[in-house]
Parts: sequence; C-alpha cells; structure tokens
Amino acid sequence: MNKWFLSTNHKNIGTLYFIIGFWSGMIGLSMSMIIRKELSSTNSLINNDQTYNTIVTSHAFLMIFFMVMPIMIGGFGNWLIPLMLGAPDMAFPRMNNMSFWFLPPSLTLLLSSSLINTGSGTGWTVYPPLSSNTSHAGASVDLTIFSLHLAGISSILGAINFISTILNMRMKGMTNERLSLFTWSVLLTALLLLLSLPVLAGAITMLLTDRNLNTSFFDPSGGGDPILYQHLFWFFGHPEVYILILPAFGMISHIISQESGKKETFGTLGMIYAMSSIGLLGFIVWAHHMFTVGMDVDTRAYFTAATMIIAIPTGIKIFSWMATMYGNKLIFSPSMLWTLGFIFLFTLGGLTGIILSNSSIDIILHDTYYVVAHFHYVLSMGAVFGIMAGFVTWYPLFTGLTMNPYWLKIQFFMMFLGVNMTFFPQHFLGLNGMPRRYSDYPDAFLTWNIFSSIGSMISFMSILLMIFIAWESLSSNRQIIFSANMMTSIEWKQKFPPSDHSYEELPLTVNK
Ligand code: HAS
Ligand code: CU
Repeated sequence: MNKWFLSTNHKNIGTLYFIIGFWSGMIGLSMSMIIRKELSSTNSLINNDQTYNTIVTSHAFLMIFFMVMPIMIGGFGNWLIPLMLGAPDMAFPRMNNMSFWFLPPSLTLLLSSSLINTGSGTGWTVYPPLSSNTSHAGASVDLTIFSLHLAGISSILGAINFISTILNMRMKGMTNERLSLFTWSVLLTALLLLLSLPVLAGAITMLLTDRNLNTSFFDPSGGGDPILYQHLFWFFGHPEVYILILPAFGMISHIISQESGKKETFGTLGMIYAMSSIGLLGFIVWAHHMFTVGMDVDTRAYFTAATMIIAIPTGIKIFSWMATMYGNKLIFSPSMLWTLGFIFLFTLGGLTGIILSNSSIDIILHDTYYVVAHFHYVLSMGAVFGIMAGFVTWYPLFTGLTMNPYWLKIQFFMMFLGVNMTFFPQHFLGLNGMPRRYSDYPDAFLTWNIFSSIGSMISFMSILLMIFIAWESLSSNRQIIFSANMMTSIEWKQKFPPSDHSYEELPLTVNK
C-alpha cells in the first residue's frame, strides 16, 4: 500500500497520474456522449438547460485539468523526464507525491459541485455575473472554485518540481541544446504553469469573495467590472491552451525521430526557439478571447496581429517535423499513424485559429460552434492524438509488454474517422450561426448535428477498442523480447562504446 500512497518514485507516481487521467477521461467521455445524445435530435433529452450546461462545464474541466494535464505532464513527464536527463528521480520526490495526491480531492470537489444545488452551469471560464451568487446561488460554484484551487496548487508544485529537476539534475555534459525536445517542452510548459496559474487563482479567489464576503471586484454596482475577470481569466486561459499542447509537441518530435531511424529532429535548435516563442507569445494574446466585449479598434488590431504571429513558430515546428520525415521510407506503424494524424489535424485546427484571430470575423464567430470545432481539432485531435502517439510508443517501456499492432491500426483509423465526423461538421454549424452552450437549436441545424453525434459514437467505440487492446496485452502478459528501448545501460554501452555522444542514447534505456 505504501508503494502507491506514499510513493516517491517518479515511475510509480507517473503511473498514478496515468490512472487518474484515464479515470477522469472516462467520466469526461461519458459526459460528452450525453452532450452528443442531447444534441442528436431537436427534442430535449435532459429537459433541463442548467443541467445541460453543468455537464458541458464538467466535461471541459475533466478533460483539461484531470485528463490531458495529468496524463501529459504528470504521466509522461514523470516517467520520461528523469530518464531523459539521466537523473535518479525528480528533484523533490515527496513534493511529487503531494502534487499527485492533491488531485483526487480536487476531482471529488468538482464532481460534488454537480451533485448539489444547481450545479455549475457556467462554462469552464466561470464568467461573472453568471457565476456570481445572484445567478448561481448555492455552493456549486464555490466547490468548483475550491476544486480549481487544489488542482492549481497541484500543478504549481509539479511545475516547480519539473523546473528544478530539469535545471539541476542533468547528467554530465547535458547542455541546454542537448536536452531532449520533450524535456524542453515540459520545461516550457512548467514555466507557463508557474506564471499563469497564480493569476487564475487570484481571479477565482476574488470571485469567491464577491460571492461570499460582499466584495465587488467584478460587480459594477460596487464599482467593480466583470471585464476584469475576463482579462484575468484569459491571461491564464490562453497560456493554458499551450500548456495542453506543448508536451504533445515534445512527444511528437521524439516519435518522428524514432520512427525515422533515430534521425535527429530537423532543426532541433529551431524547435527549441519555436517552442520558447510560442510560450512567450502565449502571454500577450489573451484578449483574442474577448473581442466582443467592446474593445477599441487599436486594441483589437494589436491582439489580432500578435495572435497571428504565433503561426510562424508553429509553422516552423510543422515544417521541421515534415523535414525530419523527408527522405525516409515511411513505415506506417501505430506510432507513426498517430503522429501523422496529429500533424494533419493539429494544422487544420491551427488554421481555423488564425481565422478566428481576425477580430472582425470573430465578432460573428465568437460563441458559435466554429470555435468549438477549432478547439476540438487542436485538443481532441491535437492533444489527444499526441497522448495516443505517446502511449502506443512508450507502452512497451512502461509495462515491458506489447500490444497487437494490427488492432492498434484499426483502432487508429476508427478514431480518426470518429473525431473528424464529430467535429468537421461543427465548422458548418458555426458558420451558419449555431451558438455554443445551448441544448436546443432550430431544425435547420439538425442534419449536421446527427452526423456529429454518430461520429462521437464511433470515437466512443474506438476508445472501447483501445481499452480492449490494452487489456488483451496486460492479461496475456506478452513480454517484449528485444527492442532498442528495452536495452539495459550495460547493453547500450556494449553496443555503443562510450564516446562524446553516448549520453544521447542513454535516456532511452530502462534502469534495471
Ligand atoms: Fe485557439 C479559442 C486562436 C491555437 C485552444 N482555442 C480557443 C479555445 C480553446 C483553444 C480551448 O483568436 C476556446 C476557449 C473557450 O472556451 O472560449 N488558437 C488560436 C490561434 C492559435 C490557436 C491563432 N487554440 C490553439 C491551441 C489550443 C487552442 C494550440 C489548444 C491545444 N483560439 C484562437 C482564437 C480563439 C480561440 C482567436 C477565440 C475564439 C472565440 O471567439 O472565442 C495558433 O496557435 C495556431 C497556430 C497553428 C497554425 C497551424 C500550423 C502553421 C502553419 C504555418 C503556415 C500558416 C499560416 C497561416 C501562415 C497556424 C502550417 C495562414 C492562414 C490561413 C487561414 C491559410
Ligand atoms: Cu487563445
């Protein structure tokens, strides 16, 4: 029992993160299926719009804070970063344990908030006045706020741990340019977390005192301003979306170089600068989420321009990945399929982001399904495809077992079909003016909604197939016989005699 509850081992803690991420992902997935069922016909299924909005809100929180972040940073980060650095463990192993164990109570608070009073039908942005005590009386929103406090503390501690580990615990000769790209991506993600989460914590704490202690930070009748909340939220919220994608960028770089015969990623230094600029620019574009609040035209021009500039470093990444693959015979392994899917669909989502960054266009597209389509392409097909790519790639390292590659390929194509069927039509719905966060719509939107709901069922079944594949692998206990990834350090040293570059190979070994 102590092995899990009191663990200070980065691999065990990583496994715990995978488990909670998977668990929350299943709850988030079930909620998305309820959403799609509600929207699959013009009748009402739930018969309560507040409940519908509460489900939408919980779905977002679960997927962002309890699925993507724990799996990418907590799971892959904990498992791989110490190995890639050649470090014995994380810098602060007991704090690592604490970061993890803040999450179950945080998850409990989030889920409880839906079970009492009205639930939090505020959306993940928790904007006042909708989230104030006038529109959301009762304790639901307060519990949501406490949940975010805990998840925030967990992430800040985790971020401090990763930054300390990456800066201080490298093996000899590991200079900044030699750090692996996944390590760089997690370092930058941790910096983003450290700088943005306290702002969210401040905003929701001000909301908490507005709700309970009669302050009026966001209440005009007391001299406050609800727009202030939006600024504070998005100063966190925009860096947050890059927090969700940067570790996937890092994993994709590794997988491409791995699948290209261990060729080094094209333009490694450029990749480092690209990720750093994305991180930096991520802090100065937040108001593209609030073009409709009545900003003056100069401010809108600035935020449009600043936002568009992010296409440049992102383009550098996309084209460098393609340049790494260029000249290879492409082998369509499950890892490679997920990676190619990632590049294609993330780019699609990125391009609709550029369209939304035009403030004049955003005035009509804001709060429509076009935005929903955009962020599901970068998240459900960007972040989640990155997770799937990482999972099928490193599963043998984590477990010593193999999964059935043919089934994995079927699973990929099934999910590829499912997510595209779900989210591509949402561009059309958005362009035609269907708003987000409503449980009903005019009949004109019915066809594409049915299409979308069918797509979501295909994705759902593909996830069931994934679970079956993992179960089959675990229960048949099919041990990996030999793979480069599974060589011991000694085997590595025999195969690759020590030279200036031998350390580059070491991070891929298993510490036996
Ligand atoms: Fe976004 C809303 C703009 C990337 C996630 N985004 C969201 C929301 C989420 C989200 C969750 O400006 C909704 C939040 C909510 O609940 O309200 N986003 C962008 C831009 C980028 C971008 C410009 N988003 C992401 C990533 C996310 C994410 C990554 C998570 C993983 N996003 C917006 C805007 C809104 C928005 C508006 C607000 C909309 C509204 O009204 O609410 C960029 O980082 C994307 C860069 C990537 C590419 C693709 C690869 C680049 C290549 C280079 C060549 C391309 C060029 C562009 C030169 C651009 C291949 C040419 C342009 C053409 C159209 C061809
Ligand atoms: Cu943004």
